[in-house]
Order: sequence, then C-alpha cells, then structure tokens
Amino acid sequence: MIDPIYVTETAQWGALLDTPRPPHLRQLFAADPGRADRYVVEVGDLRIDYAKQRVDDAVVEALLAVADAAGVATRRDAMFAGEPINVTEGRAVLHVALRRPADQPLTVDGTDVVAEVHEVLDRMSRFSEQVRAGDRLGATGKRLRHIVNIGIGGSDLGPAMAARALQAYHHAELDARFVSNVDGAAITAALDGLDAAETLFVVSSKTFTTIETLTNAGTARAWVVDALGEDAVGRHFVAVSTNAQEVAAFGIDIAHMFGFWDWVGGRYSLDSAIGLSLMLLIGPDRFAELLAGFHVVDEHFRTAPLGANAPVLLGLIGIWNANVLGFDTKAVLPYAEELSRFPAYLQQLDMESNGKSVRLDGSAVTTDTGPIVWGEPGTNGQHAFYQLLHQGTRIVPADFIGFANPHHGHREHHDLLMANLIAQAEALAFGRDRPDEPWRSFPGDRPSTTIVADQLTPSVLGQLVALYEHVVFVQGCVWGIDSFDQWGVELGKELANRITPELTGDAAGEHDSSTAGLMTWYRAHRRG
Ligand code: G6Q
Repeated sequence: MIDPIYVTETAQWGALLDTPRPPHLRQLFAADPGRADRYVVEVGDLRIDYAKQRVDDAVVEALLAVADAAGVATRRDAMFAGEPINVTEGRAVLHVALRRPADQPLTVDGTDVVAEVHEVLDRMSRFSEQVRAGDRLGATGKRLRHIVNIGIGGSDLGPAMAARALQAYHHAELDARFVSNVDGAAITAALDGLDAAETLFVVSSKTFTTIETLTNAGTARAWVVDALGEDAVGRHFVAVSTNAQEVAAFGIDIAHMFGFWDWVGGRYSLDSAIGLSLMLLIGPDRFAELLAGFHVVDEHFRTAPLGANAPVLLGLIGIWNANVLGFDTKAVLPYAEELSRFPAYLQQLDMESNGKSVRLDGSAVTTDTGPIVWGEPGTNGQHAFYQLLHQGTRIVPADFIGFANPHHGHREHHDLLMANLIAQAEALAFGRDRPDEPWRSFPGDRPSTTIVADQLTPSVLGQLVALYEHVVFVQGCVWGIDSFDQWGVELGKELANRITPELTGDAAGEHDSSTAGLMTWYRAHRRG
C-alpha cells in the first residue's frame, strides 16, 4: 500500500511558501553572470535551459526539500520496481519497461515483463517489415500503401503525434491517416480517395470496448466488405489490444492482434504495440531508436541526484509556478512544424494525469494541481495569442522547443524560425520599458524554459516524451494524487450511453429542463 502524502502539511511546504520571491529576471541575470551556465541541464541530446524561470538558488533548494518530503525518489523507485502505484485501479505503472533493452530483465509477480515486451516488439517488427517490403499484400494481391489507425485518446494521440513528428523517416510508399472522433466526418475524410485493396486498418484499443473506436472500426469494416467481400477482412485489419476476446468478437483473428498489458496506461502507450502504425511508417530500426531515446531519459530520471535531475527540476519549477506564483496555465510552443500535435499530446499526458482533486486516500487536495496546458507551433502563435503572453494581465509560463537542424533544405527559413524562438524567450523575460508610450512597454519577468536538440530524430522524440512523462510523475507525487487513473472521463461516457437511445427512440428519461430541451430540439430536427 502506498502511503498517502499530505505535502502541504509539511514544514518543507511551509518553508517553500515563505521563500522570498526572487526579483525581476533582469536583476537576477544582472546579479549573477553564471546563471545561464548553472541553470542548464543536459540529458541525452536535450539541452534544457531554465535560467529564464523565476527561481533562484534558495527557491530551488526549498523545492528540492519539498520533493524530499513528498518522497519523490521513493515513489519513483516504486514505479520502476513495478509496485502498484496506480492505487485507485490497483495496477503497476510500467511504461518504463516498454523501452528497457532486452538484456535488462524486470521481474514483476514472477514474470519477466521485459521478455514479454520484446516478444511483442519482435512480432510487430516482423509484421512491419513484411508490409514495408511488400511481402504482405492485400486480399487482391495489391501492395498495402495506406494505413488507417483507428483509436482515440491514448490510442490515437501518441501515434498520431509521433507519425507527424517523424514524417522525414516515413517509408516512401506508405502513408497514414488517423481517425479518432466518432463524428462521421472523420472516417469519411479518412476513407476518401482510398483504394480498399491497398488499405490496412490498425484498430487500436486497449479495452476494445471504446464506443468511438468500435463505431469507426465497424464503418471501416463495412467499407472493406463492400469493396472486397467478407473474406478480405483478415488481410486488411489488425488489432492492437489487451482484450483478445473482444477483438475476436469484432471479427479480427487474434493471430493478427498485437497485445500489451494493463500496466500500460493509455496516455503512456505510444511505445507499446499502440505504436504499430508508427512502426509501419518508420520501420523497426527507427522505432528501436525511439525506444532507446525514452530509455536514456528513464535512466537519467532513475539515477541522477534530484538536484541535477531534469524531470525533477522541471516538475518542481512547475509546482513553483502553479502553487506559489499562482500561474494557472502553461504554454507548449514547439518551433518545429512536425511537432504540431505535440501540444495536444501533452495536454492529454498532463491534464488527464494531474487534473485531479483528491489524493491517494480520497481526501481533498489542499492546493491547486495540474495546470491547463495548451499551445501551438511557433511562429504562428506569435501572430495570434502571444500578445497576451507579452502584455496581458495573466502570466503564462512557456516551454519553447527547437532544433539546430531541420529535415528540409531551407536553411534561411530555419534560421528565421530559430531567431524567433530565441527572441520570444528573451522578450518575455526582459521586456522593454517605454514609460512615455505605455502601450509599447513590455513588463518582462515572464518565465520560460527552452529545450533544444540537434535535430528531431526518433531518439530525440523519445527523449522529449519521456522527459514530460516524468515531469508529470514528479508533480503528481508532490500533490499526492494518482496520476495514472482517469475517473474524470467516466460520467460523460455513462450519460452519453444513456442519452443515445433516448435521442433515437421513443422513450425519454428524466433530465433537467435544459438537457431535456436540447434533446427535444434534436429529436424534432433530426432527419433520416
Ligand atoms: C488514457 C485514457 C484514454 C484511453 C482512451 C482509449 O490514458 O485511458 O484516453 O486511451 O479512452 O481507450 P482504449 O484504448 O481502451 O480504446
């Protein structure tokens, strides 16, 4: 049993709240020429500069004491050891095992989970190689050229984000589309222009009971049957799931199912079989590089002293921003078009993990928990919402992400892009005084972290994702919440299941007057 933690009742939390707020970033930099060197941490290929955060040595020390009081290191070790730290679901949390090398076994309840992981990875690799080489063909003998990944939430955002991020590594003869929304417009667009004989559907669902995914998969199945006949289904559908029974019930042969385990949370599953669509696109070797990148950061998180541990430091700075300075949101601003889905991915990772109000024992938290995470790739945001970031009354801490070398050959574009990233972080931190024209004044002192790497390779993407996974973990430890459940999505699902037959049938149940009014309106206007 994991002991609940009431961090806000500890002396260390009190000391944190009493720690003097550092002066303006202009003064911090002016007083300390070594600041930029000391407030940088390097992990793998990532260079993480947090010198523009509103912290000083006293704040960092107080935050580290809070991490100690919250037992961050003990909890981290419990996660790596496979203890059931997801207490409300009674499960281990072992996404770190998904990227462990084959020669580093990890035995949990008498089973070497790493051996199981590699067994599935090997099957995925064989299958991917066959499709990529054109050895596994569609039912009519045509080469499979189009992958349609059907999944939602954790079974969509990871592979969709990574497929976009690693576009430069895609097989030249394969493309992929991702369908998640139950809105029929999504599957219609995904199927538009495709030849069923050349299309492979990857139905990704941990539970295989998710209504959106099953609805989309059912429509896709009917589309294939219509074009190629019932017998073609086996050649055009594979499943990724933990639920063999439901996969078989849907009509996919479990010989074409790639499994994973209940200790992989949906939003932590990109590097499990949920990454199959990605592996098809980039190949098993590049997928292995992605996993190796994750592992580099896992090892750093597991072994580096807390004061030099990137996820710990970034997680604690997030605590300082959210709980002490009172900043409610956080912007993620990748200066890389390929990372266009990264903010959405992080939104789920962070907000579904740490958007909680009760602690491990069900008691109410006594401080704010996870921030609202949002963002867009630069430079587009600069011509839109950055106005508020620079001059608004609300302060939004930002993470800038950029790379020295792009995958395209337009160096002049890239120099401009990176100049903008660097300039924005500088402008936010230092501002500009124009007392004569206040509307042209920039207050500065707006905090940011800048994460850079040489290039967005599969390994670097793995490193980035693992970094944020562990940041979220550290914060969840401090707040004493279960970062690995997601009960908050249940009520809406239940009510939708209740309302669906009421919208289409005759019997309407009891609802408040607003809900009943909406249902009456829909029933009156619904055609077909
Ligand atoms: C993620 C959540 C959630 C989940 C989806 C899809 O952590 O659990 O986003 O991934 O609801 O679930 P299935 O994979 O079971 O279809």
